[in-house]
Amino acid sequence: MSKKYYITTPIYYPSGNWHLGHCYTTVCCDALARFKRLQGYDVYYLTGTDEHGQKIQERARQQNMEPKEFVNGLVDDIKKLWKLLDISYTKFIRTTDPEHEAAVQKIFTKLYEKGDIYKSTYEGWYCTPCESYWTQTQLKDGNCPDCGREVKLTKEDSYFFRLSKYQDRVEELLTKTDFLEPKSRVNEMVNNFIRPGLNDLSVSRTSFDWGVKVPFDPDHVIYVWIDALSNYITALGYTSDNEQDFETYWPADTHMMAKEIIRFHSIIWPAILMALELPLPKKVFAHGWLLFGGDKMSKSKGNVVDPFILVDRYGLDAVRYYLLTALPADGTDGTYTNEAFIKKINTDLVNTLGNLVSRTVAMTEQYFDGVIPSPEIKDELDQDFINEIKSIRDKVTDLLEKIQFSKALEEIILLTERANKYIDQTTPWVLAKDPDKKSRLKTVIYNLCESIRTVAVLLRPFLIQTPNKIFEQLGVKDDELIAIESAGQFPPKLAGCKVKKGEIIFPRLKLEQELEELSKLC
Ligand code: ME8
Repeated sequence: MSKKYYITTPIYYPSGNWHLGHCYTTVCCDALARFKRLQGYDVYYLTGTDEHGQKIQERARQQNMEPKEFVNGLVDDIKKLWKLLDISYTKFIRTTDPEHEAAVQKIFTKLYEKGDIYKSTYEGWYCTPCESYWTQTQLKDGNCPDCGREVKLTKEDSYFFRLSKYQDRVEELLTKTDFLEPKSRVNEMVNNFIRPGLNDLSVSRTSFDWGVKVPFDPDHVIYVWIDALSNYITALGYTSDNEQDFETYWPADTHMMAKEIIRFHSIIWPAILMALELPLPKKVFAHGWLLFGGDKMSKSKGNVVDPFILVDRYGLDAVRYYLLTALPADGTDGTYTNEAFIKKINTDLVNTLGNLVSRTVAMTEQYFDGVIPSPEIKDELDQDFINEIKSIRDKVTDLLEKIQFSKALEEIILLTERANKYIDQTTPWVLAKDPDKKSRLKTVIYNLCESIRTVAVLLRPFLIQTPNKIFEQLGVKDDELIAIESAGQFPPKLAGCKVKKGEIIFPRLKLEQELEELSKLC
């Protein structure tokens, strides 16, 4: 049996247009899923949509549509987007899937029968967009502490989840284990939510009906977050006739999301699982926000950058590359601008990577009729370069294990910069003029080809088309030469491969012209 790896994105609200923020998490998870598959893991990658709730019901009404009809269109769009970005998910769950709805009802009933859900009355400050109740003290300047919007004093009958019962266990989970990362988020959760005391959570609503009904009290619909969080287990068949996937893949290895929903994933979700007596996920990893003009990119603020336009114009790998390097690894925010996007593509992919590949392939053609030579004599400079190529695989895999995409890609680009410098230092065109230097020239060209092969192998989890384009130009066909373990291993089989000049991997972008075009399109 191979080792398993279960990774999830949040399930997204289909309430407007999909934007680069959703792409960020989904592409990151995709890179991790691909990386784990390349390492031989049996990977289950889950994504999907969170389709119930008042907000979506209202949006649908505004458009004179039934909620299901409204969300269907948006689900089609997001699936197109994931296809365009080549997202390798195993399953796409919708909270309107009948299997999910049935499982959520069973979960709710189970918790009720156990006494962890009970009925009472709720009076508090209600935030409609967040579908959350707050106490007076939790409000920030009189508004919702999560989204900053207006709240209304509301009273209703409600079912409650005994969150308070799990306070100590949740605190221990957050403070004594590596459950929540980056670590900087732990204090925030503990100080803002746990230490002040966890209140029991209102988990049903009677004010709208677009949701999963409480099976034994159908005037109530189940709170959207109980419905949504459960997706991570219902997708695997939890409580269904076939729990095989659940047995195989649960607990999740990584739940990935942005910082605004950490509370739900690191406090409420573990408490629900504790109540269900199920194992807890191994990690909740929260990244920062992709900002646009200083604000979180968001559908409601209308400041979205259309990923369809970017992929159409610059290609799938340029957009994936940008996203995977867009946010710092410490969980803080990053800002998208069209200018930063174009510049990053030009600097890293065109000038550094693309240039290295075309120079090396051209020299191999010119000096060795396109056949990669076997290395012969080497000097100290060559040895230094060889050492760097050899050490990169461990650096990149280690960073990926720590979910540090931007740093992992930074290492890869550093190696390509280093290789370009190696060309300038060894001046192959000078070596080529002297027949006595032929032996050294072979070493130099071989090392360059190996550095490119290693880079292409390590790019496989991140980019889709580029590694193959590089393998093609290097004449690498053998599976052994593209395996992740082979990165930096200097396999003897690389000598003898016949390089072939192909089209430019990333064409240079003219900054001014692109900015003008994008301002018309976005
Ligand atoms: O919160 N920067 O759905 P949602 C980075 N349905 N990531 C961003 C982003 C940005 N500007 N904008 C969105 C929900 N995201 C719930 C989740 S899970 C059981 C239920 C990504 O559509 C990021 O992953 O508002 C964020 O956490 C998620 O989309 C929020 O998606």
